Amino acid sequence: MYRLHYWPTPNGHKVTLLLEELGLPYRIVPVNIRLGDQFKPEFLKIAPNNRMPALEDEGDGVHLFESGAILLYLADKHGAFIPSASHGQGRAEVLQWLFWQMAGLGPMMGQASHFRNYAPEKVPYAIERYTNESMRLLAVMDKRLADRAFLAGADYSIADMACYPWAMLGARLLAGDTPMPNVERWVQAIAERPATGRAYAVAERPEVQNVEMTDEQKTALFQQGAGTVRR
Ligand SMILES: N[C@@H](CCC(=O)N[C@@H](CS)C(=O)NCC(=O)O)C(=O)O
Repeated sequence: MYRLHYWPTPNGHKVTLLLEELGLPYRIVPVNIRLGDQFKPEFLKIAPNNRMPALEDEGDGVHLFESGAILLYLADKHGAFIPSASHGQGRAEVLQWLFWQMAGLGPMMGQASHFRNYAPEKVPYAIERYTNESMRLLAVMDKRLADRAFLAGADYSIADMACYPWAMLGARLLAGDTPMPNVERWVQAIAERPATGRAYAVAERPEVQNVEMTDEQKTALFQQGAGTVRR
């Protein structure tokens, strides 16, 4: 059985998208990041970065954190949504767009969202910088998708699953008047997959509903520093 340490955020959705595509049984272990569950000692044992998602594979006695690593682990283990090492270029296409998401689209959109929605003061420079970079990345995606169905080519892959939860928000919230027809077509195609519907239904479960944060909880979540790391 897989145990997915999860909260319904874009990084959490990536893993439910894959687990649902694979049709694997899994149990959700809620990590309420608004209430500080990510700092609990039992979670830190498997996720020392105090970020979810994290996965436990009870059958094989494996645990790991970082959404990209989890996607790769599951895809390789189940032989799906990434070509094997014997298909050099096909595998490289998936890996490069997976890492592009992990290093670029995710962090930049995360910061854009933070400065636009949560920062205690409006900082126009930060809003503009992260929004512009997110838009640049979405435009790179739009160009990439102009002549292929999915990021790595004709087949849906873990690179698409990594990008989808962020890009669907970006297309909706940031794009404004900038046309992103290829990203929109791709978002629509993924949204229509039955597994996507099941993955996002997990986010509706009562045990993973967001709660209002107190000022103290906001500080604990948004103003972490070296002193936050529990030894
Ligand atoms: N690179 C990490 C990022 C994970 C991440 O940022 N998770 C956020 C929610 S989307 C989190 O757990 N935040 C808790 C905190 O900031 O303490 C991944 O992709 O797994």
